[in-house]
Amino acid sequence: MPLNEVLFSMKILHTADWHLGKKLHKHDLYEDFDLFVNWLHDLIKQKKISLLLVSGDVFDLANPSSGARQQYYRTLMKLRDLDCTVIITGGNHDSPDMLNAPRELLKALDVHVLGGLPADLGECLIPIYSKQGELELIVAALPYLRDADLRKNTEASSYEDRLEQMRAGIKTTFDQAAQLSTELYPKVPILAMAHLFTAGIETSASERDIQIGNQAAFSASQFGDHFKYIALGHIHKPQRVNAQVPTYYSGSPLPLSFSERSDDKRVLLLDTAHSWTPESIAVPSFRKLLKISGPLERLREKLDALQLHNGLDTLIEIELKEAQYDAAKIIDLDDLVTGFIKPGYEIVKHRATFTKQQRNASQLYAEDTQLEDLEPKDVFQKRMDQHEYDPETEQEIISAFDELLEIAKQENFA
Ligand SMILES: [Mn+2]
Repeated sequence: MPLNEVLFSMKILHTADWHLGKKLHKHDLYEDFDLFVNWLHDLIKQKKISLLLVSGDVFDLANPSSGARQQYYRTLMKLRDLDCTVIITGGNHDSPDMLNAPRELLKALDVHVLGGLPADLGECLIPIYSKQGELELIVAALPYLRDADLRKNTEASSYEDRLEQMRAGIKTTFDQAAQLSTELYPKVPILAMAHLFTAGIETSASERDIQIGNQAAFSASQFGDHFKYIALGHIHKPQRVNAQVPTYYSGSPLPLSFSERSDDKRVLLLDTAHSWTPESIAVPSFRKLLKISGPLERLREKLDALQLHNGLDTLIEIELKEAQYDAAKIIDLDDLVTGFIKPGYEIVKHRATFTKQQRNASQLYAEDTQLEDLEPKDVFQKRMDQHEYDPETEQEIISAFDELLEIAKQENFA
């Protein structure tokens, strides 16, 4: 930081991607988020944080359930006694209109919401004052920028042109916000919030709907040096992004898919008196996500070995992995899952994979084979040849097939 710059002292907490209402295979995460909010409340109080930034994807769905909405308002009420300004921007999962609906009401609680890009860019600029009433910081609270925000009055063009226009549109929007802020509030430092996909970062499986694929990735160096800090949302893995100023994804505070089960979850704390580089604070893990895979016997052993624990139920994904296809194993897996009762654990998904892939019918015949040339019995026999049955079982299955074929013929199906 240049020495001639006036230092002010403000503690700012950056988080994003709450995805309220998100479910893991039908299992809701309300309890997890409540525990996070309790922890967040204590952190804000203890560290005397006066500004909380939520950089998009507040909700998981554009039309959230009433449960998710309740949790949102309950959270804002819980943070109310802290004397902490809250700024919330919309992400690609959020509906701008839905987030904006209670905007005026929330403003009365010192909660500022920018659901989508407003017609007047000035509305995105939120002045932050010290307790003594001095203007200290401008937050350029830019939400997720949609195609319509970025490409106004443009003719339909090629895909590549369209991406280029979007990238140029993002840059222009951030440049304009910085310029406007400098005109309205000369010499006041600016911090930007953004919800977008930047080039060259690590992602995880739950980040669906990434802005029209990799090619639209915005290079963060294009943000320039207008801002002191850029608080990013959209990517669930916390990380620093290459740019001219400190630019960070805080990541999501909770794991939102099994692929994030061993990721660190964090919030970022800025102390402007010292630096614009944030301190990364680990969010406690409130729930374990477990993935168990292997042959049936191994699965059984692993489930038996699970120990009692305190805390929220551990969610388990099970994958049966066997070499040879065997329908009986699928039934055994179903039985294992249905019969699994252990306090503190819940199997939320199970599936079977067989590594010796079966060839499907189309792969069994030459390409020019016509359906009329095939006899049902021969097709079935060819299919049977792929299995290793003992002769007795094989004979039983073939007899059963013959019986069915006979019925089908009588009914004119074959
Ligand atoms: Mn997002």
